[in-house]
Amino acid sequence: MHLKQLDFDYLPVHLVKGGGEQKEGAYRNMNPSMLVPTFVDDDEDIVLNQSLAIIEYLDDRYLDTPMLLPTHAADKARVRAVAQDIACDVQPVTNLRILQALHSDFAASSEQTQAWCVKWIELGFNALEKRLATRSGKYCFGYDVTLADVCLVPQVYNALRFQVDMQRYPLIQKIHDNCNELDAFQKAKPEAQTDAP
Ligand SMILES: N[C@@H](CCC(=O)N[C@@H](CS)C(=O)NCC(=O)O)C(=O)O
Repeated sequence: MHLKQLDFDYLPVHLVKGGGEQKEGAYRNMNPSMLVPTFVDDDEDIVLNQSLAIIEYLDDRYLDTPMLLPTHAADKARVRAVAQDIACDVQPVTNLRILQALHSDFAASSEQTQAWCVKWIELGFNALEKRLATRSGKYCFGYDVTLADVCLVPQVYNALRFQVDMQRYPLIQKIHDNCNELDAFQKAKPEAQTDAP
């Protein structure tokens, strides 16, 4: 939203307190998947889940704002592929509810769940580091921020949480650092949110 320079209201949903507000009545009615985010555009009477769908909607709807997907078909597909490498193949298996299920259903210890996260993040990052070698510049694709960068930054945040050795991924680390020089990424950091503990 910050990259798109759009005004918005942020309504926090606490993922842990009381078992997780995402699983409670009002939020759950709006998003039965019980995951954040949920995006509401009152002007268009639209309630959307899935980050990638939301971001593509913003690009399609607000054409006079900075675009996060290129227009050229091949470039657009390449950006989507990297975004999906992260958002479809890495983030879901390290999500909170997966870690909670490993613990509650399979008696995994916190060391085991951490090892699980490191395993899948490293598998994803090993491939991503190679992929980025061909077309990256300051950002994942050249010198414009794209949807790929928007996915990469929170995944690195998560990798650091689980103590992945980022020295193994110099390109990912460099792009992450370049993104974080931008005001929009600073404003989007978890610790910058109004409800950060
Ligand atoms: N594919 C969804 C994933 C959403 C998702 O996993 N959200 C996490 C936070 S990053 C969540 O709500 N976790 C709560 C839980 O696991 O209970 C998207 O891209 O929007």
